[in-house]
Amino acid sequence: MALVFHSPLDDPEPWRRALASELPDLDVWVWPHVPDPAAIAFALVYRPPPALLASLKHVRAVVSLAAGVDHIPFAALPSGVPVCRMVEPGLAAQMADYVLHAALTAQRGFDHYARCATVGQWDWAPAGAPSAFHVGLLGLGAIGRAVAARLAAAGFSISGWSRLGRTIAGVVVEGGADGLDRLLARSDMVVLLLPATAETAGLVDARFLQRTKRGAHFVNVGRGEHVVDADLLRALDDGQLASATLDVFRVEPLPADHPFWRHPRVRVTPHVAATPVPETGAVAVRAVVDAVRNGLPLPHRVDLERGY
Ligand code: NDP
Ligand code: OXD
Repeated sequence: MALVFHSPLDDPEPWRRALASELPDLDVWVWPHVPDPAAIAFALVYRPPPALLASLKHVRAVVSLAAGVDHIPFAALPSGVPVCRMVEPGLAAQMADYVLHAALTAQRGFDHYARCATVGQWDWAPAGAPSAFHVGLLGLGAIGRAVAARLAAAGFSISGWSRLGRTIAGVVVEGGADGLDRLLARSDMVVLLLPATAETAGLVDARFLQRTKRGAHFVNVGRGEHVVDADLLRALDDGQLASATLDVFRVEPLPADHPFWRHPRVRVTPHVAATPVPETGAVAVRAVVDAVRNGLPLPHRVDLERGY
């Protein structure tokens, strides 16, 4: 029985070592070096190519080598094959760090001081308490909840928005269109932690941005498809938004001529907010393999209709 690994980005060696340690009875093959496609029972993949998908005739579960699953063409999988999201603490901790950094930068005005420094301006303007700074998290899944916990520990006030509006301790949780309006109206910083689905595509458009608090900061660590780029640039230019911290884009790598690169109030990072960590990620893969072997419900199984 074997697991096939594929990623155009990740070094396979740390994954091979971590998987061998967690699942010593499973062969780990790095695509395209697959001695016997019929023996593939599990796949751990990021952006799997068509030939790999075509070889998964006997696969029992596919695990995404990313928290998002929009890189997997579900229709190319044999019917009924379960897909599981990567949910592991190493990745969630990185995202919590990234968003905390963005929140502190905005709340303490560190970007402002960096701009002042370029012209030698001493602009003494201390920030208030973080509790007076309201962060709105769109998406309260595995990652959104980890981010909420880290921001709460740092003293920020937090609201969240999710499809079902499930309660979370210490977070004002909103649901529906009215709930989104309420969250946007009170948030000094809005953070997108949503999956790419038919429902979330283009969510951040001119109408959404008009409903944000004037001068709010915007962070997108979800997916580029959530944002209408031209509307975001307009909101930055007319002062509706104070800044945008963007880690994900409609086209990645972000094309060299995209205006985000040069905008003075846009911070671009190359989709590095959080990546799965082999040691902890392999534990998550083992949980899926164990569940399959024991006939138990699979952890973090994707609803293929819903898209996450
Ligand atoms: P989860 O599936 O655990 O959570 C998704 C959250 O989004 C849930 O709270 C869900 O609501 C909510 N949601 C989904 N659709 C809607 C909708 N239409 N309206 C309102 N809320 C909605 O995902 P994760 O937390 O693990 O990851 C979230 C996303 O973060 C990933 O899909 C990926 O796109 C992105 N990501 C980006 C990374 C980066 O490096 N930039 C790294 C990792 C992830 P409910 O709880 O009600 O189901
Ligand atoms: C993602 C990830 O979904 O890197 O972006 O996990």
